[in-house]
Amino acid sequence: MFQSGQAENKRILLVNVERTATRSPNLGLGYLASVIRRQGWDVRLFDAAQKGAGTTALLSALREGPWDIIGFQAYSSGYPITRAAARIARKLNPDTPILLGGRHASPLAEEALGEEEAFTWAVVSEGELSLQELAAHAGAGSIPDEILATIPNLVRRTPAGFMRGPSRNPENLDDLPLPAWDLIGPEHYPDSPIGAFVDALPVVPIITSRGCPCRCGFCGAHLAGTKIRLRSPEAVVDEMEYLHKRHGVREIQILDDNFNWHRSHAEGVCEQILKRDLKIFISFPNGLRLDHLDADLVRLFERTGCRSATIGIESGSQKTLDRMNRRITKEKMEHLLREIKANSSIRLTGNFIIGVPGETAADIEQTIEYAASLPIDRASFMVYLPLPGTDFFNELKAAGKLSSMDYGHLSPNEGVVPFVPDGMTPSDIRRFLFRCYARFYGRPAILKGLLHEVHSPGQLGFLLGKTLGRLSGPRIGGPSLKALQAIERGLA
Ligand code: B12
Repeated sequence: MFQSGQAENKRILLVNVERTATRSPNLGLGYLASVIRRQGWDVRLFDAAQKGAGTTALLSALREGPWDIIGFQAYSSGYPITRAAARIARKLNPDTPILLGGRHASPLAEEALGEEEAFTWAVVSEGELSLQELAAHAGAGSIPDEILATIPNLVRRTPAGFMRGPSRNPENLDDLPLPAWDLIGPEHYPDSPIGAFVDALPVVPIITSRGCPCRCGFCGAHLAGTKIRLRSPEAVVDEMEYLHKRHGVREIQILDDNFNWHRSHAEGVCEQILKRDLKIFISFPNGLRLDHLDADLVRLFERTGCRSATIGIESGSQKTLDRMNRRITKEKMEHLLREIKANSSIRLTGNFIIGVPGETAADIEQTIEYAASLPIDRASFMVYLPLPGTDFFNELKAAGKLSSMDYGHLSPNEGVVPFVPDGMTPSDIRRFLFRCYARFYGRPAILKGLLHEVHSPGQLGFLLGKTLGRLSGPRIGGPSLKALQAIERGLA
């Protein structure tokens, strides 16, 4: 059914259409771009987080066909706008296979294919092997179902219902090419990296491992596999060195789901950086695992150029921690944090979640007081989001508590509380969130510490811009859902 172009000019358009308050290089699309380029394809990227990537740019990219494949990436929060963009893509490119991939498709591929005809196929988990195989078969007319059935992680419609290809992710991550940094380098993005504080700009994210063996109730990291696959420290630091030399990068944000689960991996990366005398900062805005951290490892991070680290603490209620399957006590966390603080000057940010299923007002009160009692310098409090694929989501769904779910609300920027525990209201949760911040930051020592982190007027400007950006949320850059819906109606 789907005709593709000639072998020498096969073309793919990769699209992320969701605007986020933080605008940072898109590693997922970067990896997919480099893998498919290796097959000789031309790649065009539209990432709504990039400078100038608005509605007009999206439309012109979609009109620049014929495309041999169009691939959409979506987080759950971006799923509604991605559907709208896919419908436009379908109208402008009636014969092109359109793929849905990314973190929303991983748990909900069949649901998406069932409700949105614009998507030809969906890809669950990681997409490199799927695209590699699709690229090898695209181009000679429609791909027969016997071939589609062999494509890793591909979900397709068949007369017998939805079928999935074999589950397979890249085993040896060093075999993957580096992400296409020419398409996703820092020069394409405004200065709006992940986390409130960075030590130096430009800053970019990298991933040194994939998968996570833990199964915290609120998190879907296990969807990338429960066995951690590691890149070699040499390959990781080769990438850092390349980014430093070629793109002038001065800080690297390591975004692994569980960077320090294997201590030898974390040590190996640091030792390589030290051995090469690479003058960069490293940071961990996605959170380190506290039960695998100690003063020695933190001191090594510090010697390697780490000035701050984020720790997943999550709650001050032991009941909630147990329900989340965190496998650690409050006392143990406090002890570890004190030991780290006493032995290093790394600034610590604690991540907390409130409004988790089963929580009462008393549990959230405990989180507020616990956060303020810990030796941490900053705290980030998030309202619990029922993310598809997580154990909590599955429990809530089975209990009939998520019947009218709008996936677009699964973002902190929407100002919506998508789930409230029994006995509470969205206003209660908002009030608690305000109190979390007021209690934590309303202390002179914490405020003084924050001021110390501002080294220059430039940094102050950056921080103010970032805060304003956060407050204005998804209104910066990128297409809007309303604009896309209006365009779709116009094309009808
Ligand atoms: C960086 C990051 C961000 C950045 C986004 C930068 C970007 N555009 O890439 C920012 C800070 C904006 C962000 C924000 C949020 N994030 Co975030 N984020 C991450 C993080 C830490 C790393 C992403 C990454 O680079 N991964 C590495 C790459 C290689 O993987 P990938 O992007 O998933 O891509 C692979 C596959 O998904 C697939 N794929 C992806 N796209 C496509 C497209 C096609 C066509 C195909 C075939 C395949 C495919 O193939 C890729 C290569 O293997 C992940 C956790 C993680 N380790 O992945 C969470 C994660 C993606 N975020 C998550 C969440 C929940 C959020 C927030 C809601 C957090 C919050 N509470 O504030 C917001 C939502 C966005 C918003 N509306 O503001 C969840 C998503 C769950 C879900 N169902 O949507 C994750 C998985 C964290 C978690 N463990 O739960 N995030």
